Amino acid sequence: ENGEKRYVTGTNGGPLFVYVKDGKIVRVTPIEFDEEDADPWTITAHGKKFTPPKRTTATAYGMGWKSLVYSPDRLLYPMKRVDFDVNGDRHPENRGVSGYERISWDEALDIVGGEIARVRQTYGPGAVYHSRGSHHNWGTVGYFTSASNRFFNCIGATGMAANPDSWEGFAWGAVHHYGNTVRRGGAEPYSTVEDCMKNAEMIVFWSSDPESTSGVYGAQEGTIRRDWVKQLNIPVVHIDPYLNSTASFMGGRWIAPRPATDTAMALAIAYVWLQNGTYDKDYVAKRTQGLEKWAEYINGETDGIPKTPEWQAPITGVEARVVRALAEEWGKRKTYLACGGLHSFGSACRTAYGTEWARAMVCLVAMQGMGKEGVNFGGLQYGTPLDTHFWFPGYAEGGFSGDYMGNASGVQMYNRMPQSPSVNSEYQRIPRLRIPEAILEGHAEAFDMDNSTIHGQFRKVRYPAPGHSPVKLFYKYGGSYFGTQPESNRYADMYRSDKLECVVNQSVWMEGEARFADIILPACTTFERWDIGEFANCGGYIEKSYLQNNHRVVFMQHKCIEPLGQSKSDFDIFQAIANRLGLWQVFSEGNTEYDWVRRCFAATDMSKVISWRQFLKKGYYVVPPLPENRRDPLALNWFARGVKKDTPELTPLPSEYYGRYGEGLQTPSGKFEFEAQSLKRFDPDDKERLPICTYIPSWEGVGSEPYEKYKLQLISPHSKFSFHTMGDGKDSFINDIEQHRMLIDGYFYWIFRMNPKDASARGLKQGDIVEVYNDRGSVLCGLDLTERLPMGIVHSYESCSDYRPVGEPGKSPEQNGCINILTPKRFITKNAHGLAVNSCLVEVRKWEGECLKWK
Ligand code: MGD
Ligand code: MGD
Ligand code: 4MO
Repeated sequence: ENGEKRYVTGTNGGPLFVYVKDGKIVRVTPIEFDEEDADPWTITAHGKKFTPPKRTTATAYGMGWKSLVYSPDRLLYPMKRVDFDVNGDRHPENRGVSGYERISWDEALDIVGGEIARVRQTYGPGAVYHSRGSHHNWGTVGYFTSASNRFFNCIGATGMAANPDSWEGFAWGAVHHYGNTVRRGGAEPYSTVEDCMKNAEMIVFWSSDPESTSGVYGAQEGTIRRDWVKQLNIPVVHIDPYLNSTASFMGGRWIAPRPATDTAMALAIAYVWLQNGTYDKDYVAKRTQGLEKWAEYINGETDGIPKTPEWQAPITGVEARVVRALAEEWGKRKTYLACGGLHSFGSACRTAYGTEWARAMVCLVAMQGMGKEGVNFGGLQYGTPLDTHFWFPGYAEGGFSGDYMGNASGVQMYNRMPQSPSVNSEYQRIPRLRIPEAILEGHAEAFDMDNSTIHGQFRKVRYPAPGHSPVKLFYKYGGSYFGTQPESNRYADMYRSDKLECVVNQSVWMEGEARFADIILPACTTFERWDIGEFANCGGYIEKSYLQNNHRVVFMQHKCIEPLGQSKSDFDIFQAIANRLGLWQVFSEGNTEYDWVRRCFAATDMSKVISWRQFLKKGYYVVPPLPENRRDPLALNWFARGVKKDTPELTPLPSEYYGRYGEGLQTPSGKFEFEAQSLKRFDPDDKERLPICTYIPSWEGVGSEPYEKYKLQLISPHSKFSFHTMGDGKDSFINDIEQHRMLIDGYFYWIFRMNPKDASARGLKQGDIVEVYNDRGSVLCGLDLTERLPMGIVHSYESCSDYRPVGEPGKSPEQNGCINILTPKRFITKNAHGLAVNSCLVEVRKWEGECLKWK
């Protein structure tokens, strides 16, 4: 029509139709299905039928992509820091302050290729370090798990040992009670939406706001299901210090504990159940072990303190009668627990000892008969009745990485799409939460995370590795760390040190850490290159993550427009550097990005149902759901019934069964272990993580030492309108959403929320520019007053995209909203590698100083 062409692409906020005219994107919309496309499923519950509409949904940060592609902050040319002379003085101390000049691709590739070879030849293995964020432009071939993994395997580099950021408390805590390490401690999701609608009598959302977070990548797919629950009149409870979007959408009862005190409330609930005998005694006897040990602690036999509702009241700030009433209702009704926005996650798992909260969550569900009809995990976000037998890979399955170990490619991808192996021969890794310390102090260590076993997490990563070089060249992919990593002014100090001889940044936009690089390589967006993907399918740690959707939608990611300026796809950038190092064939096996996309299509079940040409033309395919009688068995129901595992997954590994294969949970006993044998074996006296779940006061909460100076408890959950740093800033239209940024004197400030009474006690009013501060630094924000927070608790989303200090980097107030400057770098519990960003005390005052201009 009128010269417009319609293409298809994917984003982490849902798939899109992309309308292009004269080589420019004019509009994006969610996908409306047509007559040919498969009809959706129907769930029958309480005599009513429920069917989702024939379309996809999208979030704000999905719909915002057009403005991100054409952002004035796009990096369009390779750049060099003006005072960086690769053959002379490099002035590392000026990183973050001196400006940039445009250079040619040839010069950029000469410098980067030359520096990689020089530092490796001069210093040996380990001299190049690469690290990245946890997300990417959508796709399978271009994703970092594919192209970037392959490139760094080919050249040899120090890797990053990631902390399990989304899952912290579950990965370091809950797995010890019930396994599920492959999902980093999240439970099975299968058929839970249907079971919840049919059989649940109550839903508890605990640190869970799927209306803001969409599980992850699930767009607005779950919203209609939560609306159905309203129609079914299933009572809901929300436990969250902030009256979040899910609570305001669904209604129900809001209970607001102080941050990081939830474990005390959970223990009081268990106390009431033990007292009243309102738990599933038969299930506990047959399927679990160790409840008597936990009960000794709960009843006060071990420490003289019964964990009553009255005991928890002064800790959580929630009245005893409220907790008692909740425990009584929960004890009576079949209940679904949404602990976090998917079936795990939740900011509460990213607090001091968030391990104990996640442990408490799974222990409570186990007491009520986990896996029995109506008793399971989830908040209608995950576990729709879709066809799980149709195979298409998620990005975590590695694309063409050839990397058998570094992602989930070994499970299916590698065998289906033959690819030559790529192996990183360097053994050195740096734990992500200690990158600045590793560079500045020369050493760092943390516990490692191995998702295939429970006990794998007791090993350590140590930097430097024997016989390896300290890192000399930092190759950073993206620039998000100032916004997303704890105590993030540390990164300014690291970048400005001469310990790093060269800093390369490969990014789409000029923001955050890109401003600290010596050489910047401009990557294009997914709208400007070829890829292929599936809606909300990441695979890997969130096996079958597409079960968050109402439809399985596999899509082509067309190259909708030519790359802007001289930007290139990440694949092409890696290919160009590989060419400089003589690694042309080794990197791509002679294939272009388009070739790999086509090969990926051919390797999957897609090639059985549609031709390549048809797929290219139409752009997407809707996988039909299976008929009702062939839907997946209910998650964990096999365990409740005491039969072999029958859900459609092969995990855990055969060796993780200590008895007979396929029987019981992944724990040593095969039972749900209230007293975790794995923790008992590792260190039975670790007071910060005992074999049973206990309440441990936060080192940074009410009554702690920093509380003398800083009286406000700050929570910084995931931004509703941006996807971490993606979508924020960059003159994206998201900035115009008044709940995202606040326009004051021409500057779009990040929002800091507090109760009006706390504000007036400090002489502050709505719309003030305020300085939020503690000993770690200070951040300027726009003040929003709201009754959605009790007194003493303040709220500001994490993940501002840019870092703009008003003076010296790392030493002056930051104006763009990098709230993580204020959060602690201390690990969630000592024997772990996990962030506790939601345990953070601050104070706030009116800012009277000078401000930067927006641009
Ligand atoms: P992202 O913004 O997703 O955040 O933290 P990060 O993973 O660091 O980072 C992705 C980066 O990759 C961005 O810089 C983006 O521009 C870049 N990028 C995207 N696509 C491309 C591409 O195609 N090419 C190139 N070259 N670059 C690309 C997320 C982390 O934050 C997570 S997952 C959690 S769960 C934590 N949550 C959390 C919290 O709850 N509170 C606080 N205070 N902090 C938190 N931090 C953690
Ligand atoms: P959060 O927003 O961190 O989401 O998904 P979640 O971890 O589930 O936390 C959920 C709720 O916990 C918030 O409403 C917060 O107020 C509350 N909370 C904070 N502290 C406490 C506490 O101590 N106790 C209790 N009871 N509640 C508390 C994260 C998931 O979201 C992840 S891991 C990623 S990587 C994605 N990121 C993301 C994003 O950046 N933006 C958007 N819009 N969606 C996203 N989806 C994904
Ligand atoms: Mo996450």
